[in-house]
Amino acid sequence: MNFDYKNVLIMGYGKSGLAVEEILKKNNVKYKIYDKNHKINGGGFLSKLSKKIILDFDLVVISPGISIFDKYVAFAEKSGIKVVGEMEFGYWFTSSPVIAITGTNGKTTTTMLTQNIISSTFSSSAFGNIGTPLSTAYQKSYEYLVCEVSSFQLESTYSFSPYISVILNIAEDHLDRHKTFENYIRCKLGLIKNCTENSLVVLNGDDELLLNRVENIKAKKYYFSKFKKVKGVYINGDDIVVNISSKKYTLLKLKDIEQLGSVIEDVLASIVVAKLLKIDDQKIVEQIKNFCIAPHRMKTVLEKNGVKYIDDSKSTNVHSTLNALSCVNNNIVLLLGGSDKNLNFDQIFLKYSNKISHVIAFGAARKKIAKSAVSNGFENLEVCKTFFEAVKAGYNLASKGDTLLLSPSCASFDEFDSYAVRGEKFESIIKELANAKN
Ligand code: UMA
Repeated sequence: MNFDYKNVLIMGYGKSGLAVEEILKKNNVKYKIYDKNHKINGGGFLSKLSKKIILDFDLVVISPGISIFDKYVAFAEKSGIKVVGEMEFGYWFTSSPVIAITGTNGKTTTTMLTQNIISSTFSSSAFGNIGTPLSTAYQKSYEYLVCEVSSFQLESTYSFSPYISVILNIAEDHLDRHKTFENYIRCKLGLIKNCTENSLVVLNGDDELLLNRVENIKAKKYYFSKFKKVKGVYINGDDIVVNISSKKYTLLKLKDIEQLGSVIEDVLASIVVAKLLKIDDQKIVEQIKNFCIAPHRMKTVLEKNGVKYIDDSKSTNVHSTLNALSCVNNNIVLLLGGSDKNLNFDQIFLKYSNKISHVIAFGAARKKIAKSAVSNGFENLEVCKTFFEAVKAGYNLASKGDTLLLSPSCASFDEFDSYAVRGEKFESIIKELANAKN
């Protein structure tokens, strides 16, 4: 890689900024760091940014948490300074083929499972939104890089061109950041904007919005589907059928992987990738059967007195909650709330009012959720200010035969550092309440 830049500004000094710094250090490139939470000048840090200071740099590398709408980022771009995201920057320094996975939901699960399957046969590692910036792959050699890619990352990638791109689904998310759904869709489709006739693209054959938007791409397209007999991998009755080359066959049975029911589309997508890489069926099946779903994704944390308590804190958008609701039988007491991403909650009430016995709306988004419930004629509603009050209310409401489901459709940042902390809190509150009643 020919690196022509002489003075680099790293914006954001979390995992991504640190990884960018490592590469620059190793290549003796001059750089400075700016982070809005770091106010001390010196040691390479800028205590503040100004338009004048930005003009000193010929490259700005931004962390995924920083929007392209940020006033300094926008100014740098307007001034002709090259601005790229950490993922684009990291990609400049990689030579291994990338298997990139995006989608509104299921990215982490698909990345984990795909990585497990690929590493049964090839040297590979998982990078990106899953928690390890792509820049940390620098100077490491792998046969494949598996990369979870978020819309935040895609907002600032330009030459990124994966060997295999997977788009799992597209539904409303992060509208607080991207401003419009159309902007968000464009970011997601950015994954395949550089694809050529030799690129392989794996798509959700059941996602009409996605299919309509990819009709004219050059790549070789493969699909996964729960309902249609597609070229790729699909479900037929109880069979998971592989239909990629001339031979069509059943790889495994749904009943053998019942524990993966809530993530079955992610499993299908991973199988398509694995078969495109010609990995042995036996190895694929073994990895799928041994796979454990990521924490805070439809995890039963307690079953007591006929009530099931499920932590699905990872559902931070409506699309993901709809999937959760489709996987649980009737009598659901649903905990919905947190910080709003400018999403519309109506679909929850329109599609699942018959399954949901009560909704408890909480946190910053509680009023918006309540409004959506009322306008859709849903009456069994309780509104709580805090998460703790909501879990307690849910616990008291749920009785024999019910499921108390935390699938909040919102980010956690109004009360917690992450969805993981929220999920842990849910489990501990439930267990405390259950013990107190003993
Ligand atoms: N900062 C600024 N200005 C801003 C915003 C942030 O200076 O306007 C600074 C913060 O003070 C902080 C640093 O930037 O010090 C943090 O940068 P970051 O938020 O990009 O965090 P990283 O640690 O670099 O983590 C990022 C991803 N974070 C986000 O997308 C918000 C991680 O995804 C990812 O795992 C990591 O890179 C490695 O690739 C997390 C995430 O929440 C898990 N992703 C979103 C999601 O999954 O919904 C998209």
